[in-house]
Amino acid sequence: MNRHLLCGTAMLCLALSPAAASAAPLLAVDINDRTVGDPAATDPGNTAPGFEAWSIDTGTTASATTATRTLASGYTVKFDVSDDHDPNDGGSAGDNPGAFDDRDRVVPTTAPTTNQLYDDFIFAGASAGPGGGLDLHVSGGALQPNTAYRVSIYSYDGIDATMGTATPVRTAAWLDGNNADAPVLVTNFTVNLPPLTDDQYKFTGVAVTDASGQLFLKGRRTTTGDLSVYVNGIEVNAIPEPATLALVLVSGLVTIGAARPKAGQRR
Ligand SMILES: [Ca+2]
Ligand SMILES: [Ca+2]
Ligand SMILES: [Ca+2]
Ligand SMILES: [Ca+2]
Repeated sequence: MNRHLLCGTAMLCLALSPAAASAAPLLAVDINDRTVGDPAATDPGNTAPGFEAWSIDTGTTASATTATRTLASGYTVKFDVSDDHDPNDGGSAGDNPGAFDDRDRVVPTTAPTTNQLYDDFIFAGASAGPGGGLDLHVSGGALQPNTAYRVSIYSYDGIDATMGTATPVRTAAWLDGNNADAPVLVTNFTVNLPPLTDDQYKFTGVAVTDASGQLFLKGRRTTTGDLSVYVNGIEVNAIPEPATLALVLVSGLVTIGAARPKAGQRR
């Protein structure tokens, strides 16, 4: 093979290889229970390898309406409950004040390395209403203003004490609050159907930062009659700039083009 063709092919392969496409996430957060842990909330055993720990920042185990932590990586992750104020949100008092809470389960034990990501989480309570959920803000770190990022939400609940072996499906829609509530991703898991791969209940879409460099995602219940907004973990990844990728591709193609024999040229 022509030396230039080899060079061009190598550049193309580099640009398109899985290794090049799977750069380390800008942000990888494991959402833990505040007080229950494996074996304790302060034990890093609750946090999956490669993730930073986040948990509700209140001093009690009561359900919360807002929680914020700034991580060592420089990112600030904030959750707020979103209450739809539906008068039939499950309580005898009518529109109960919305809140979210955390749990740590004994399962799953089936994911290769992310069991501790999947076994603890935060979730929007029934008090948030049938159309309520969680608002997520991420800021700081390497986030740039008015820029698109790949955002992933891990969402799974292994079992509820009152649930036995039932296997309901729980779904939630995540919308981009910075982009007219454009759909970003849908979480969809089956209770008691444990993940067999690390990414089985990882759901990914694209969201944009606002002028201050902040992501704003809205997670909303889409399962009738059941809780369904759960967050076990978050990832934010940069999207390779089209200009950069195009430059690499064009560079490779030009080199390949140069390797073509000219008309009349013998090979
Ligand atoms: Ca745990
Ligand atoms: Ca409510
Ligand atoms: Ca556990
Ligand atoms: Ca965890």
